Amino acid sequence: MSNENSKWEIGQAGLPPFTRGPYASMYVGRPWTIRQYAGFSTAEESNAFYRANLKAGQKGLSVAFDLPTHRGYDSDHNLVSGDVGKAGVAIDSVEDMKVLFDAIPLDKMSVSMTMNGAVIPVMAFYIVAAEEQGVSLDKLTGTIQNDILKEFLVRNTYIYPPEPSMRIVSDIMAYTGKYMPRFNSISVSGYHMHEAGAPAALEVGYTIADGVEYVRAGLRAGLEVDDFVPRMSFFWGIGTSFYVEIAKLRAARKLWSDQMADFQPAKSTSQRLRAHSQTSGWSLTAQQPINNLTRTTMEAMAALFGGTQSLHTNSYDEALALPSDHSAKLARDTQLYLRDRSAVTQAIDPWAGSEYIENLTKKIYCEALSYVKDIESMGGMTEAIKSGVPKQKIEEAAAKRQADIELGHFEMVGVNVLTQSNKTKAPEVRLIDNQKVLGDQQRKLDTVKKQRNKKQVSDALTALRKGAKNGNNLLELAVEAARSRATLGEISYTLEEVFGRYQARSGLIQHIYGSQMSSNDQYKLAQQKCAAFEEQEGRRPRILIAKLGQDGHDRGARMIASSFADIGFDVDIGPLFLTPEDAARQAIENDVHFLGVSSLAGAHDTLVPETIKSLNRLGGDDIKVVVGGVIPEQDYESLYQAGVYYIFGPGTPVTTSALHLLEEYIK
Ligand code: SCD
Repeated sequence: MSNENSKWEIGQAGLPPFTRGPYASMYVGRPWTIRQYAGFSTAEESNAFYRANLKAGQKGLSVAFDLPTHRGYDSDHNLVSGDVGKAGVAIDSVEDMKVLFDAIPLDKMSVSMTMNGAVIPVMAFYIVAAEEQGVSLDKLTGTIQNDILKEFLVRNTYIYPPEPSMRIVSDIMAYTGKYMPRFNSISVSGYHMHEAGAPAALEVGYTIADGVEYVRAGLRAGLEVDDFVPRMSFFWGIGTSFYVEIAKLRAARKLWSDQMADFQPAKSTSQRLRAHSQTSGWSLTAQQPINNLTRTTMEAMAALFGGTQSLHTNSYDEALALPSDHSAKLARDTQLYLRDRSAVTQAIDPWAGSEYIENLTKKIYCEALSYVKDIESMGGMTEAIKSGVPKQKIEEAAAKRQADIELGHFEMVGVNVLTQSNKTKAPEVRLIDNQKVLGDQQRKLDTVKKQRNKKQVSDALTALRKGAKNGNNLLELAVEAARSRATLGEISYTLEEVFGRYQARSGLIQHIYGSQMSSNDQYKLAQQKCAAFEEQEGRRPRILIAKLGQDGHDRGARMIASSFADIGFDVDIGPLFLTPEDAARQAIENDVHFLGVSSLAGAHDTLVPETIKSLNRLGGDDIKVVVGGVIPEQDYESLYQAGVYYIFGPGTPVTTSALHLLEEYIK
């Protein structure tokens, strides 16, 4: 194991340990890739959006899939109707994938796909779509996210349990290593940890520990280090701490290089960390959203000074809904502006040698290394995840950050400072007609199923099932199934029959928020009101915090749950992926006063009214439904009409929400 006392040298870009960058000439030789992550509703609409963006200067594609696709369900599955086409594009078969890339030559365009759970059918569809465009596999260039460990840690779009999921990762590495030498087999992601609340060193440490675990999985599958590690890539979240973010990217490159040296590769590219970066979604505010343009520009500059290879800049309205055409244009143009109008492409790692940046780089390196060592001492990340420790560490940091915001120690313009002009008009946001998308997808699925050869499909799925049991390469078999027009749901379910579907445990961390807030007046008042409530009702206020549908982004839900528990509520946190009916049933069974729904994926307009209908039908009409998350202002009225008790917009202090609920109840 490398250690922090190894000599600290500035070094050179393009050479181990790559602190200064993965390529010798960096942006002087070739600027970073402007790669905007996008996808919504149908393949037709997303394709039109991609083509327009490429024409306007975007350089690479980055596909966002909808949540049913992530979780391995076809659009006509009864669990997913509210989520189809909402937070990304719905892809059910090769036919959708072909439309997605229509008139986009896959031998020339680098395509990144954010897919982890249903990675086998999605990769298979992409490969067959390319084949049918006449493009050979060796020409394909791009990246598949394929980072399942962080799904168990924070993002939650897993399907199978950890062990078979890790096998899927290494099957993809083996397949791409053999047939797709220009394709990056994984994008090991710190971004989602960053967004879940991890500070810089934790993000780097856990991400590098994930990377080490994937390397071991590849070696176990019989691959040689130099055959697959050079095609591993990384992904960072970039927040507003300008210098920290620059140093973070530099420290991560050195840490990966040093860790990989232990595997004794022959090629230096096995030690080279290349990364995509995305400006922080979490740092965007719904209050005075135009400020998000400034935040994003600052974050983009930090990513570029840090030496990212590829960059997504967020749109300023993303705390409210999916980006509009106008805000997406501004986000992309920010990168064009930085590339063409600032001098950022003229120097290689310009901060190198600055005492401040070098010390910060070293500090993050050492702290991150200690996290890697912690995880290694637990037997690697797969084992560590089972213990729950890494998830807990990230959640503790998030709870502390929440308290810091409410106490004003962490300042956010529009949220806790300079709030005087919060009355600005909300921008127009993109709305998705989910019922129309659902109808279109169902019609397309029917056509695919009518036109295909049933025997070919069932033979291919039988071979896949056998292969899953026998240890054959799953992607190789899925490509055959995709050629025969098996659907995403069918391929995914065939694997589920063998591997099972993973159910996460969801304990709560407590007392972090409370201990930070203990002397705050609002917090003390909320505790007093809680006691008054108990006196009046004979028991403590009880709330079920629920996530509905396929939306697995549970940072906010878990943070609210642990903070409410600290204040004095009895808190139940529902399992992820509840249907409206299950949420209603659980709320009634637990005899709660409030049902709190956290929605970040845009399905609130269908799933929340359905939940209220279920409550009324099942006899829970006295339970008050409150909603938080990303809810565009134009949806408030219809939600209130449907019977919602209160909507808490992003940035509402936890104490304010708690007080609001309690004060309304106490007579
Ligand atoms: C680049 N090249 C150079 C060079 N710079 N050659 C010589 N000198 C230089 N200075 C070459 C490279 O070697 C490469 O060639 C080619 O130019 C392209 O450069 P690259 O660095 O590989 O850039 P790119 O193709 O853009 O790839 C960047 C990554 C890749 C390696 C980082 O993995 C990637 O694009 N990742 C994007 C992932 C993504 O979009 N994720 C979105 C996630 P060769 O090809 O010959 O080597 C969104 C998400 O999860 C959101 C949240 C959520 O949904 O939850």
